[in-house]
Amino acid sequence: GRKGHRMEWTSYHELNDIYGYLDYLANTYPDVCSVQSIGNSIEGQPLKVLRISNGRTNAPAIWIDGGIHAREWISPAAVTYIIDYLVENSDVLQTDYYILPVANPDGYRYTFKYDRLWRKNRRKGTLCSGVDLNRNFGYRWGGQGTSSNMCYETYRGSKAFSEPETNAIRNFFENSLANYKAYISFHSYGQYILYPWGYDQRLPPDYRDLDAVGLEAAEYMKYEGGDNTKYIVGNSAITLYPAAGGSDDWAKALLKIKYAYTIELRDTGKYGFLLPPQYIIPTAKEALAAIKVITSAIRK
Ligand code: ING
Ligand code: ZN
Repeated sequence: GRKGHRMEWTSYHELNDIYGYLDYLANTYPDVCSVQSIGNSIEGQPLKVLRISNGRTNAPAIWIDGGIHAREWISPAAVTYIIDYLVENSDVLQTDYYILPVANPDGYRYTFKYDRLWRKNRRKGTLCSGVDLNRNFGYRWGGQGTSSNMCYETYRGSKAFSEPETNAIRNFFENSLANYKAYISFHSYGQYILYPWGYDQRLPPDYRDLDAVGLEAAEYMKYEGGDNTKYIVGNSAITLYPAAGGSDDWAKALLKIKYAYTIELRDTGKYGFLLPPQYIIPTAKEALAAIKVITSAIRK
């Protein structure tokens, strides 16, 4: 394939292009970024995390992931756009970012080759394939909004962190010394900024802080995206539906990262997962606006 190269946001890119872009950044800007594979997917693809930092000591850190669900193509596209901005503006960064643009590389590849609407990873099962990685994290695993049937879209897997993709994320955090203040997972679609809990219609004690920052993000997203797009802010289980085993619940409950959000990018259903490429840039600008607001909120 091609060697390390730049990226563009007028079309959706396959896995090797995204990985080529991460390698390009690490090779071109070695002072501010590095790529690390935190493990392998079930089919053996590396799980590449880009670290962006200008080396200030004791900087707070933010984790960003995309592509937990294979068909949500706008998510990795928006995350690479955020990466581009952060690297371009790395001289003024006061935060370290750890970014996994494609958390489900096998599923992502499968959506390019075989089934555009595939959601889960690609674990082979006896009757059906795939585990929903956003039901496989280890807080209240197996609760509401999850299925024990491997043929369902919300199949939670055989146990918490049974999947190499979620397990790699857990191991990464267990071995990371960074000072995480926010954990953001990008999904689509629906235009929501969601905070815990997802497992039940309850609220964490500090939910007012998450709600306030979420509302501030929504306001700035509306202003920066260019199309006056509205995002609804609220608790996952109440605003959308209950779902246990999600990444944000785990990050908040067990990693104790205060600002844990799932952001559902565009649209509200007209195109759904098949968001046309002309919306990549405006949607990515919204996603970046959210990251800017969260970055400044964690410094207060
Ligand atoms: N939505 C998320 C899902 O995993 C979600 C919504 C996240 C609900 C976290 C509850 C907790 O189903 C999409 N689009 O994947
Ligand atoms: Zn999703």
